[in-house]
Amino acid sequence: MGGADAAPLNVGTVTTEYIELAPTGQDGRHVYTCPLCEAMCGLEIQVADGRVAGIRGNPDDVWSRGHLCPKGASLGAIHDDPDRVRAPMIKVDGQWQEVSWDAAFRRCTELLAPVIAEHGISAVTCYTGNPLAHSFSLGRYTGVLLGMSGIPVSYSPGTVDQWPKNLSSHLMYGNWWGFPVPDIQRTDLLVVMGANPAASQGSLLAAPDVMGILAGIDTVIVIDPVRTATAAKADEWLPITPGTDAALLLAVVHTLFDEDLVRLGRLAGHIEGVERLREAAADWTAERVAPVTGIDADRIKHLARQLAGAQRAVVYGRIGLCNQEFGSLASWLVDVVNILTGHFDTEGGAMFPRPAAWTVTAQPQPGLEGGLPEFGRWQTRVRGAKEVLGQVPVSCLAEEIETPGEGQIRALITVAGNPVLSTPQGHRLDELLPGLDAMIAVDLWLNETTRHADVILPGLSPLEQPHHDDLILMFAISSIANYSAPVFTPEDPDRPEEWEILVRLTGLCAGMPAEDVDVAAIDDGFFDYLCFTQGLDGAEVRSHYNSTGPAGGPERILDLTLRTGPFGDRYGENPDGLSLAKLKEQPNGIDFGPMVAQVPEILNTPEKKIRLAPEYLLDDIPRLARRLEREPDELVLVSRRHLRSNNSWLHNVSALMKGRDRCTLLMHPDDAAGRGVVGGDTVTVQSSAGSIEVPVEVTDAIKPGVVSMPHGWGHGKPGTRMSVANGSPGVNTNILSPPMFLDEPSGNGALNGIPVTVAKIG
Ligand SMILES: Nc1nc2c(c(=O)[nH]1)N[C@H]1C(S)=C(S)[C@@H](COP(=O)(O)OP(=O)(O)OC[C@H]3O[C@@H](n4cnc5c(=O)[nH]c(N)nc54)[C@H](O)[C@@H]3O)O[C@H]1N2
Ligand SMILES: Nc1nc2c(c(=O)[nH]1)N[C@H]1C(S)=C(S)[C@@H](COP(=O)(O)OP(=O)(O)OC[C@H]3O[C@@H](n4cnc5c(=O)[nH]c(N)nc54)[C@H](O)[C@@H]3O)O[C@H]1N2
Ligand code: SF4
Ligand SMILES: [Mo]
Repeated sequence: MGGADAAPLNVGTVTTEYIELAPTGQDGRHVYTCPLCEAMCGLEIQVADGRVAGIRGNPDDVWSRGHLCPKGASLGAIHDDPDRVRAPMIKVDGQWQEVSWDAAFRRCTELLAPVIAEHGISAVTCYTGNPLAHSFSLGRYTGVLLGMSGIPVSYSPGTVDQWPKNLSSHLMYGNWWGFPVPDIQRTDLLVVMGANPAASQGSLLAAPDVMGILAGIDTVIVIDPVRTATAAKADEWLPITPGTDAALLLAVVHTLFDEDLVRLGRLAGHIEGVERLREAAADWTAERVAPVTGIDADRIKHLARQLAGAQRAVVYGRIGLCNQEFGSLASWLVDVVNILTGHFDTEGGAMFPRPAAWTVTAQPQPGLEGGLPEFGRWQTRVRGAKEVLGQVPVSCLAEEIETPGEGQIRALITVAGNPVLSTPQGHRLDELLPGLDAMIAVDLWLNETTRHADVILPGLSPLEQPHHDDLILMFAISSIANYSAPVFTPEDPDRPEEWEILVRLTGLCAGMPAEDVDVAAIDDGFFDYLCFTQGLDGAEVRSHYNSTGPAGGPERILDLTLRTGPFGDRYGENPDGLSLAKLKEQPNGIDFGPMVAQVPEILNTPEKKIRLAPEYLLDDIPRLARRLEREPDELVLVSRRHLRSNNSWLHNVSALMKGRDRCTLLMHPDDAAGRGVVGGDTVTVQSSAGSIEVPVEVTDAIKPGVVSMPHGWGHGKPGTRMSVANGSPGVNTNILSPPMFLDEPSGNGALNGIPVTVAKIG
């Protein structure tokens, strides 16, 4: 059988020592990969008397070698959380009732079928949230829901996250989920822009103990409006005006051309658009952008020279560069600078990872054949937002629910998402969700969003399900594979796993009663489609599992994606290769080594070249030029993360909530003094979208003119079951996020650089 591109086979590095592990559901030592963030730490979990007695980093894990953070250590508390929803619930006359699974699915049918019968499937939408990127079950089967339900428009936090990067990768490489990742374990100079791995532990950059790796790099420069914990440990902090990174990077590009520092190296024959780029950057001198960025012209030019002069160097940009007004330009230019300086697809530069298992997103999006990409194939009904890579801004959801007429949204399915807190206009959703005809939530907590549902269908606790990371392996600095068996067996052995819930909801949308859906038939159909994308005959591949199992579900897909992946056994063609069965024999994981050069094989542009200067992005440069002329704002707001939070949903773990209030506004002493504010004062923060009241933390670790807030707060709403979180609710910063403040090419929300005013209360 064929399969993915052949790469040199490698048995991988495995630990050979004897490990005594307890079987699922029994007391003793378990190993399990933490599903909470991209660091994918291997944990060692001691179970005694059927409960988690202790969690520490697993020193034998081939990837993380014992690293962990306080969140991973809290998985036992998450499992034991009395507030966690353990049985399906339906709302009857405003009161929640626990019911059987059959009754819950019947209720879904009762609610959703009439909406579809009367208004069609376009009256139904879904919002699929962040945890599914890590979930074995959800990640793969959200593809079923989105692809097979017939729901025409769906929403996700993708458009308040990495959509600009999806866009630049689509336009440059024809590979919308193929992100170049900084090879931090082999570089000498790292420039971090708009990321704070000390808190996030790495994003679109999966690395074990990322701060440990950074500590070993000769020179780290952090470009951020905030002197974050990452910046504090770096060699240099360059405070930048939010939203001006694209201007800075264009000036770096200008300098590289101007000073004849461009070195394409091995890639020269694989790149087109160099001259077009030179023209585009011609009038973007460092002197021109210095005033608006707040970084000296000499420093900008020196940065270009440092990058060009270093043997191994890389620029890394993340959410601060995406969730901003010029997210697409900034995301694109990060790659451009790496390419022009010869630090691309080479050790220590930006490289494409090589995941051991391919993902549902691995299929390229069509639409690069002609000159301009095919975006705007449809527009939203209310504001006329154009579709980009199949999505529209998540901030459109509220108006699509609110505005009557043909195509109005009347039913919502949320899967692992909390848009009431996480998205711009979330507080409008909070007001509008009760008016829906039907709302179904696949979630583990009764929180700010799910309290509005009619039915809650809970998944298993993380420790009750097997784990294999999904999307995250596509961002990993080494090709690792690991599979974790569940630590516990679910209390109710008949509980469906989340993938099965999603298959039933898919069937329901497609016209079948949820309770009667032939789960295996839909699962087989999806499996056959995945086989088809690899040029394989699904029925033939499926027959292979008849005797060996797994008979279906995510494990069968995982086996397929491992076996047809770069290290796979291709169903016997390569007998020494990888399969799920072999992976299960290695509970500490298998390491297939660091990233390798993959250009041009990895490119999917029609001409198999890197498009360095896509016209669609060049067309946005005049908007950036207008930004240079704009009057400076009095104050602008940016977002931040904290090591012990995870977006909105880990605030119910008391061990993670210890210490002082984290939901504060960071403000520079000069800005505070000018407003008569001192630390601890409560202030009103006002934007064009709304206002909030929040305590101030005065600190010189922020650029004057910038204030910073964390997101994911604003708990304490009636009808939620989040007893710990509700005790320290904080406020929802997304009340301040204007729904129309966007990165125009991608439609991604600009959650950073929001103009605000701050006034002391009283
Ligand atoms: N502990 C923890 N870990 C997490 C999460 C969490 O909530 N908590 N969330 C996870 C998720 S969903 C994601 S997407 C990742 C994100 O991971 P990161 O990208 O590392 O996110 P942040 O830690 O928010 O860091 C973003 C930085 O961008 C800066 N910034 C804001 N605006 C600008 C700008 O215009 N220019 C520049 N140069 N910088 C700017 C901010 O000041 C901030 O320091 O983290 C993931 N990991
Ligand atoms: N102002 C501002 N807003 C932001 C950001 C920012 O930087 N600034 N960052 C944005 C980013 S990058 C992201 S990714 C989004 C996150 O946006 P969301 O994905 O909407 O928010 P989360 O808080 O991650 O919500 C996760 C939900 O999943 C549930 N959950 C947890 N584990 C599981 C599970 O195993 N199964 C199921 N079914 N449910 C589970 C939780 O109870 C919660 O309801 O927030 C965005 N919002
Ligand atoms: S850094 Fe923390 S949250 Fe992230 S994978 Fe490791 S233990 Fe889990
Ligand atoms: Mo995210």
